[in-house]
Amino acid sequence: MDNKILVTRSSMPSVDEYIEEIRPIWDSHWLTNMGPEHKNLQAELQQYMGVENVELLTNGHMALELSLQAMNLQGEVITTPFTFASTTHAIVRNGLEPVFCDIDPVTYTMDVTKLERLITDRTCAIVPVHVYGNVCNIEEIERLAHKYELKVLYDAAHTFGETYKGQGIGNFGDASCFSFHATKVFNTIEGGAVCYKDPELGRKLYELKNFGIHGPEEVDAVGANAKMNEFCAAMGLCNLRHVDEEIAKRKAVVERYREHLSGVDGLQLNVEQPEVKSNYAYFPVVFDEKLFGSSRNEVFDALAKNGIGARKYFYPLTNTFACFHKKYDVDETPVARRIAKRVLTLPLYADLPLEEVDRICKIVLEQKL
Ligand code: T4K
Repeated sequence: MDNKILVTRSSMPSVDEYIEEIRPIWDSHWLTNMGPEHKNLQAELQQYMGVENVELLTNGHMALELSLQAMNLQGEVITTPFTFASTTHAIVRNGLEPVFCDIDPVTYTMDVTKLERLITDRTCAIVPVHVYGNVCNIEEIERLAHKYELKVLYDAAHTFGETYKGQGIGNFGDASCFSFHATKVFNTIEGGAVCYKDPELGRKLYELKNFGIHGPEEVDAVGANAKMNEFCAAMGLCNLRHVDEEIAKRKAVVERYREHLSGVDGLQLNVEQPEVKSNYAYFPVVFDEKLFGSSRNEVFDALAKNGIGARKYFYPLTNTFACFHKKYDVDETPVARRIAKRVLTLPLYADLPLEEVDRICKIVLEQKL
């Protein structure tokens, strides 16, 4: 690999630590299907995340897709388009209809002032996204869900390790889905999890991730194969030992970015939410071309010329994807459209040297006219 700086870089334990963790697998020959590493990781995550129930899966997408299936829903699901493809795809792949709510211009999460008017007698659930680790307006979402008897499934892919008002973020709604992909604050190479309240939902999820098999001679659901294997679970066990340290290092990177970029005309930095213990997952910056003098795309190009791979998370909006054949009207989510055109997520990972943050900021600020 050359010395490019990319938007993120996977956290990894030392190779020796990983080898020690996987050594027993050679003795047992047990590679997957809920083995000892899987069980240990599940127990440790329950504690770390401060939740009662965790189900491990192959990735965050299957966590979303199978949670929706386990909820046995029909009709419309209210969600936001300012997210990764996975959120919307999980809804559509379940035969459900996404209804797009606009986002808040500051937190980029679901704008709850626009939520109630989207609820119809066909609405069955709300799938809000804690985007970039910014926590949604949980109280208002739950108030409306209760009023209209709707399920709430949080896409919590970005919020590993966060707390809201002192509680693990996986405790809200009916369930919350996490991604443990290589690019996340905590990774199991590929992986994901669902935190849930109702044991019956957990039982269904457990079966759905294993083809819907209920017993040796009984298959009572059309499930998938979404079991986390032992090597991924082992990676998780190693990474979990270091995750607090990794988050502290991320915080230092974010603080350095803030030192350079706070208060600059035309730049909107991510908010710090007072009741949230952040995991410093992403560093999004929204560029106002009129005030800053250069557009998001011009800054993106200037960084790229210097070997710095910032990313346009999340552009394009999911409600504009070609696969939906213009089915959704992007005019209905004008704030999301405005932010998606202007946002750039700058490189952020635990081992990003602070001098590189200085260099990145210098290039960004050189674009200010
Ligand atoms: N919901 C939300 C809101 C999500 O953001 C995501 C995933 C999901 C659901 C679904 O969860 P998973 O099923 O993925 O568990 C990446 C990730 O693949 C994806 O997990 C993530 N969101 C999304 C925001 O970012 P890409 O297409 O941008 O990945 P890629 O391959 O361009 O990688 C980005 C950078 O990460 C690279 O430039 C370098 C670094 N990297 C990448 C890989 C693959 C590493 O350092 N190591 C690696 O192994 O989607």
